[in-house]
Amino acid sequence: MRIAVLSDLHIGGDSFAQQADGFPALLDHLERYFDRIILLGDIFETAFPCWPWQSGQLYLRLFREHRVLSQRFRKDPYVLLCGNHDVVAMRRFGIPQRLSMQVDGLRLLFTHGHECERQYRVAWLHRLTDFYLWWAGFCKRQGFDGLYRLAYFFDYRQNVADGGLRFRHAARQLIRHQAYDCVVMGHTHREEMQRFLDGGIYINTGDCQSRCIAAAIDTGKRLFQLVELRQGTAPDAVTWKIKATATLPNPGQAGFGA
Ligand SMILES: [Mn+2]
Repeated sequence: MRIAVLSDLHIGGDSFAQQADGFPALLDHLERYFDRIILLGDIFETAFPCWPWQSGQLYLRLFREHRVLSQRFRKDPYVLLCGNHDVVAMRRFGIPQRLSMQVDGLRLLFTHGHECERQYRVAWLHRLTDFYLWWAGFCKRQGFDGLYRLAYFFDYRQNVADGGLRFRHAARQLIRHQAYDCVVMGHTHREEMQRFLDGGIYINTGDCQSRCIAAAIDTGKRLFQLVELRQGTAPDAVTWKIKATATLPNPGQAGFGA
């Protein structure tokens, strides 16, 4: 099975709007090559509604405003998962934040990844974080962006400055203790691929806001790639830039070189 994974589109946010026109052509292209396209959370931007209790309404409004795209996401080959910026999709509409599957003898886990941060593992801290982010966004709309910048400063310090160590570590624990062959996350907006020396692969899909990074998995070939898709000038002139490649050995073949 060929699986593409995209995350962090933040539809409704300013950055996605820049590439919204060319995006359907990228999806046409992906649909021709992949059997499944997993949308790994933070697909819609619902963290900044007018009032904090209105994120469900904002989610539905974004669905209406991006009707063609959102109807497409609800059908095969798409699988829609939620992240911390569209967690209302889970709370109100039952859209999960994790998907685990076994294909061609490979155990794969797809999860947005925010649960690797402590404030998203404890329910009341999660609500408090949501509220802080809403408040920071509210102040930004009034012309004071200090709290907003502070939120993203801490986000950077916690998740990015060390190269995304906590996510890589969490993936390694899942591979070791829950016998996954590959764990795919988004959330950090920093793409990476790591094949661990003791087995298993961690992929972070980066983001699809102003660019389009995707993980491409071929379970039959046990092949894992991180690619950047670019829309060309002619219709359907999509180019792929392969940023990283890894393979897993076949069962029974131990060690490197497989
Ligand atoms: Mn996120």
